[in-house]
Amino acid sequence: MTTLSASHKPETRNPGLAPSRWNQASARALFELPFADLIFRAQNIHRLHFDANEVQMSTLLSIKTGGCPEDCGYCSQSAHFDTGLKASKLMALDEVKQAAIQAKAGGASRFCMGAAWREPKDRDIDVLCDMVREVKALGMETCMTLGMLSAPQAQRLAGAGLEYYNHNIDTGPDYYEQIVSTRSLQDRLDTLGHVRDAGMAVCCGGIVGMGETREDRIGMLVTLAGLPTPPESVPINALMQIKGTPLGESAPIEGFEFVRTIAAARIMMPTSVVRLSAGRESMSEELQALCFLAGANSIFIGPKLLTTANPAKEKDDALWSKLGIRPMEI
Ligand code: SAM
Ligand code: DTB
Ligand code: SF4
Repeated sequence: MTTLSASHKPETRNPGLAPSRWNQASARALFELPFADLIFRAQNIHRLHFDANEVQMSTLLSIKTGGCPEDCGYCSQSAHFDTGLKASKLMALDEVKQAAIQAKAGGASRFCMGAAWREPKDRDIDVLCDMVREVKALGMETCMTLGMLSAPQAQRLAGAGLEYYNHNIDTGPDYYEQIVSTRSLQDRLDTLGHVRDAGMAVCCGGIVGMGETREDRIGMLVTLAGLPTPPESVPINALMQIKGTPLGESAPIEGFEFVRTIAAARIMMPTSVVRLSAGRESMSEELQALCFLAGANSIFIGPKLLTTANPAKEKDDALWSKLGIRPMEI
């Protein structure tokens, strides 16, 4: 059984929630509802807590690409697999600032900086803090995803004003070891505890379409909803199949099952923002609309995720206009 460290103090941005009542059986019952009943429940809960036509929009930047020592079986950036990706060093501060200016002009309210590290080195933290300060000075929210963090590293980043930290559990506990061997689920939960203790908001979710069963998807959501404080932001990624990785030939997840996963996340974590994350590039407009109906209210915008493609601005803007979707203000 994986647990958060005893020192973990729930933080207050998603406060006052009773211990999760969700377990494998109660969450499975959601997945087994007739589709219309599931969506109706998700919509009702969504509208209690959010404006149903508002979507939070973030843009990603890979500030350090490739050459990662971890062996996450889905990832283009792992040094364990030959994916043809060119590795690069940590980006310079000004390059990051220019990318953030562009992201803001493109309509993003949050800028998420990702690094292909097992964990940052202590000597990198000062420049990472400078990046946070530069992006905040533009009036954007900041998010980073840098791998595992020690408690002092989390505190230094929070001290610079970092608002969100993304660190995913990726899949359910029973399937986890099929996907990653170089760090454990408990390692990830420890990092999430350090992020909370430092007062940052948690962005934590996972990936579907990695050959997992529905039970594994349920296990992932039960784990997320059962954290002492559920994540403020829950990214649900559809696997981007990367040639050269062990999961490069995985069959895509069936559309309705993806929508059911989003709806269950919405119902199980009612006050969290649920992000329709990787995978929009290959989804139809209608499938994306079903995801928004199921309670997704956050996305990545901009032509690129970290190393893979995301829909072009013109295509996205046309969809927002057809659906009457507005960006969520910060
Ligand atoms: N290295 C850091 C880490 O693993 O925490 C940060 C970057 S990592 C790329 C961020 C997250 O992106 C992963 O935890 C995973 O959930 C998601 N991700 C990575 N590759 C993906 C892929 N091919 N398809 C879908 N999601 C992916
Ligand atoms: C998350 O859950 N999804 C984003 C963000 N957090 C860092 C990353 C998606 C990466 C998709 C594959 C790629 O572009 O390399
Ligand atoms: Fe490294 Fe993160 Fe990719 Fe895993 S997901 S291989 S930790 S960059």
